[in-house]
Amino acid sequence: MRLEVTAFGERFRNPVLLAAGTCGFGRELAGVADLGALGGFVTKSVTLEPRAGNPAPRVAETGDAMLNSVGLANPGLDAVRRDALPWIREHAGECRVFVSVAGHTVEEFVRLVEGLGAEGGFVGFELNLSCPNDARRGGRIFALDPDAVSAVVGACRRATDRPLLAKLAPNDPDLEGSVRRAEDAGADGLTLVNTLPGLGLDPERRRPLLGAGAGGMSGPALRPAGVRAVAAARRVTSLPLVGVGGVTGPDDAVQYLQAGATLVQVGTASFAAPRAAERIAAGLGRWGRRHGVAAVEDLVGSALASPAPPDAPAASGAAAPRASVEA
Ligand code: RRO
Repeated sequence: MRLEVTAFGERFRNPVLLAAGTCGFGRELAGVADLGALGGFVTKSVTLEPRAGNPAPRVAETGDAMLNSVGLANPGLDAVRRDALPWIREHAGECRVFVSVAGHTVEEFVRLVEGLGAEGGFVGFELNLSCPNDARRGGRIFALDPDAVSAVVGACRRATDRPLLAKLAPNDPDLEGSVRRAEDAGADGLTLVNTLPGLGLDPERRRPLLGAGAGGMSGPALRPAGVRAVAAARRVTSLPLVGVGGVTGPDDAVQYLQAGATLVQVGTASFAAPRAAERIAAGLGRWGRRHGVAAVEDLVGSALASPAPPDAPAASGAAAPRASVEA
């Protein structure tokens, strides 16, 4: 199966990217993973000022899920410009990079996009509108306020010609509305989804597992929410979609593609196995060969195209009968 994908005017070697917050700025993974085997990666979210992040522990495992409250820890705009981007320019090669930016106000988003605008080495921005752990905003998530989605995306659109991905939340009661608002304001694509707000308690200590209390839930348990979000978005936009949430193996990536994503991101799985994304990209090729699919792009949206006849076998690829998805 041909794994190459074209999106946002760029050629991606394969559709598998590392998700924001799971690979730092690339350099952190360079010794333990082969960035050249990936379609790309998204940097840690960058804020205007350096941020130390939330109290430890910042991550906890809860069975099928992981909780995190990293608290946007990052070196800040100046250090990213000075230290991280030169490394990316020199080493990322064909691995396509998006810089994730996280402002606390519309103004801050614009200053971040403008502050990075003159830099080379990356394709575009992922606007993090859905961080569940931003104490400075007191839990008010941009993505859950349609006017804020329009305002941030619109202001960033006026500040850059580069591709803009809007990263939305899984617990959005009107995801389709948010997708439309982001598209109308000038987004080039949507990243679906961020983590889901969650709380784990240690019953012996009668305390939260995370130092900050609640956090964002990710891992395999998040996958159905992510796939649903992609399928729902696919119905209301033709913009490229980037699926993320619980991708741990090639079959999971296929689900996102069949639901309508053009690219997928691997997050939590790479904490346990830094080469997980490479393994998933290679496995995707084998999946395609097994199912007689010529190109990964043929899979995109293939589970949404038309209702399956009642006795049809399960949809598996472009060549197979297609099942409908009621998202
Ligand atoms: O840093 C974090 O705590 C964090 C971020 Br910015 C985000 O977007 N999603 C998440 O689960 N954690």
